[in-house]
Amino acid sequence: MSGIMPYAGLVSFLRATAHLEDVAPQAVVLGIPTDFGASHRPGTRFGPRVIREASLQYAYDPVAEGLYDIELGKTILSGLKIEDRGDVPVEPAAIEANLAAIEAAAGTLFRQGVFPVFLGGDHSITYPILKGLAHPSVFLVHLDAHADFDSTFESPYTHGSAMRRVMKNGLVSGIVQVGLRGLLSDKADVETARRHGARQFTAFQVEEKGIGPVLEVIPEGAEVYLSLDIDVFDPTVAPGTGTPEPGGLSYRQVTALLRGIARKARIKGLDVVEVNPLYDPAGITALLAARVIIDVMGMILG
Ligand SMILES: [Mn+2]
Repeated sequence: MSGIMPYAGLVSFLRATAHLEDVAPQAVVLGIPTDFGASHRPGTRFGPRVIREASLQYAYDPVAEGLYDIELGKTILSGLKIEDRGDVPVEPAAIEANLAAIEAAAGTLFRQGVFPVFLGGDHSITYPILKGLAHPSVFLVHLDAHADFDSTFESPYTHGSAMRRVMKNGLVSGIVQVGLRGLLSDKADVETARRHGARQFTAFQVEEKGIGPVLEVIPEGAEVYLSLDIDVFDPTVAPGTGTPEPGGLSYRQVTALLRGIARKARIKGLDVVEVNPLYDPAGITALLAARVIIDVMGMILG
């Protein structure tokens, strides 16, 4: 360990720079600081900033020097070129303009062929991200306490109905939802999800049967997009979120699942949404989000 202390210097994800000189990056981090879709407790507009700050725990040295993972027995991210391009310029109450800006920014990243990591923001961002991807053969892996097929609200833009919009508009070829639980996914909405072909695994099912049945429904070699609502985790490890639900998954369960997906499929992009620092006094939710992102980058890019 040497270099810059985690508490010092400028804040960006793993201290990645905004633009690399003459070098195409393999991964780009882009913040989307929204909470216009929040149905309950807002504050996810501060998510990208705290995830970046938490990532500095792992950024004593330049990211390209890599991080040794003692559990894997190998160094990840070695030689990797990551850019942190800051945030999509969203603003309060300009929902249509925000959605268009998110779609355009996501589209640019996908066309550039980099591995994009989107820092939410509330879950409503996944719909414009997938519109920007414009690749309907992609398979969606949705990790969340909630099915997000809500039909309660008049607005079509809430975070609780993101997956309904994704499926209704044919933005993906299929969806598996993992970690579902709680009392906020209505029976009718869950059934609508299933009519759209959603394969659903509750948190208890994952606890009892492991990740094997989830991996079975992901097509071998498929192109996959990952959308991870931080509330898929148990609130004891991820309290900082707007709609926590008891009985969530552990870091180990989610990491094992992500490793299995990375082995079986080709992950095209990732969003981590719903980190809300207003309910995260010890910063452990932001740290968990940063760690999962680093882990996935290591799985995909080595
Ligand atoms: Mn959720």
